[in-house]
Amino acid sequence: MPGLKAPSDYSQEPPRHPSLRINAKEPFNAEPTRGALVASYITPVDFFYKRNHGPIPVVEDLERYSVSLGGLVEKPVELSMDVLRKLPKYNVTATLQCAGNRRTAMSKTRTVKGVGWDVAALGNATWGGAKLSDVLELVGIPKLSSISSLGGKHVEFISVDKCKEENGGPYKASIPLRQATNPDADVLLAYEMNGEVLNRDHGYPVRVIVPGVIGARSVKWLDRIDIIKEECQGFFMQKDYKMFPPSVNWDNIDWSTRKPQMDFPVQCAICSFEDVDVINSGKVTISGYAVSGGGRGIERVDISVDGGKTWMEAERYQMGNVQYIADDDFSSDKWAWVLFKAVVDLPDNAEIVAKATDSAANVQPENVETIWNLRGILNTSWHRVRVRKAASIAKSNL
Ligand SMILES: Nc1nc2c(c(=O)[nH]1)N[C@H]1C(S)=C(S)[C@@H](COP(=O)(O)O)O[C@H]1N2
Ligand SMILES: [Mo]
Repeated sequence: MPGLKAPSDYSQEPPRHPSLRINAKEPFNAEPTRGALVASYITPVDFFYKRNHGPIPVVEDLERYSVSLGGLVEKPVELSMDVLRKLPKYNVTATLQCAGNRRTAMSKTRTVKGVGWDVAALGNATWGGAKLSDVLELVGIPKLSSISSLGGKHVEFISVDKCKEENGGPYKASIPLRQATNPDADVLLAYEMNGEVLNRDHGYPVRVIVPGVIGARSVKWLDRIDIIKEECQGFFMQKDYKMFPPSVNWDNIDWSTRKPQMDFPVQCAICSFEDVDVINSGKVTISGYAVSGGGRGIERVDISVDGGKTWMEAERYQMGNVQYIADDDFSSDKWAWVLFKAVVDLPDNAEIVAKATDSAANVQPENVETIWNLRGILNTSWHRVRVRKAASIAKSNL
């Protein structure tokens, strides 16, 4: 692992913004407040959620850093920063979302295992880097390959961080070769985030970005890429991040019965209020985000203020001050969230609900109970917040 080292303790962690909500300290897991999350279309690096499984790696010498590309290839290569920077650079705006986003709400039904997250374990950034489909051509794998000449069908990404789930070994994951070699899938080896050099928390010097897929497959601090026959056998592919039905518990689980989760389903959340908020007047602005996986855009967001009896359609908005203009070469927002808002007159003791529909007309489930799973992943149930008008509280105090 030239140039990249993983500490075995937490004495070399980077500085972090003090307003983040910390869900676990070591490894560091934190999300922004709801309000900060939807304050801009592009999430500033400081407010982008941080999800780690070990201490943050340290780059000792960027000159010596390279990603080894090998496995089932005729001639392995070392990808130095120079090699990566010489390939065409793409800027892709993509929302990265942890599969555990909104886990805390799922655990209220029945206990689940995992870091507790509110609704902000996601962010929308412009990632800059080389396309994996171009990189793989360097070892003779053409675009749109399902199988390589040596029988490779998957592309494995390996880091250097020490994860206890891997018994002190590195974090790893894989994606199908077909997706990796598809230029339209926009899989990147990213070295920039929002126009700046990637920071340490988010994978400096190089990370993978797999748009439209749960965050767990976007491996940070990339050390190796291997072309392999079968999908990666690592913990986070085989014993985690799989979606089980509500009937499966820790006594009867058989991990081999399910595939690793890849695409993210349609999701949305209200961010203008905390769960039980007290507000002053009847007219309020409800705002939040909506996003789907697999490159499916958001078609519509519906809002209710009476717990889901009646609905109105929210408007989309894009913050006027998008700071980062994509380069001329490429830009697309099919991987990105939309921010929505609705101005409404709230009844007393309103229950505000939001649900989104994606471009394939997929909808969110009404209740969390029906999608409960022991790992607490993919909570995409209708998002509800209760609010009380300050006036109604005053009245009830008389
Ligand atoms: N090397 C490495 N890559 C990783 C992880 C990790 O712990 N180690 N966590 C994964 C998970 S579960 C998520 S959700 C995203 C989080 O990326 P972020 O911290 O940049 O938001 O990184 C993924 N890549
Ligand atoms: Mo995650």
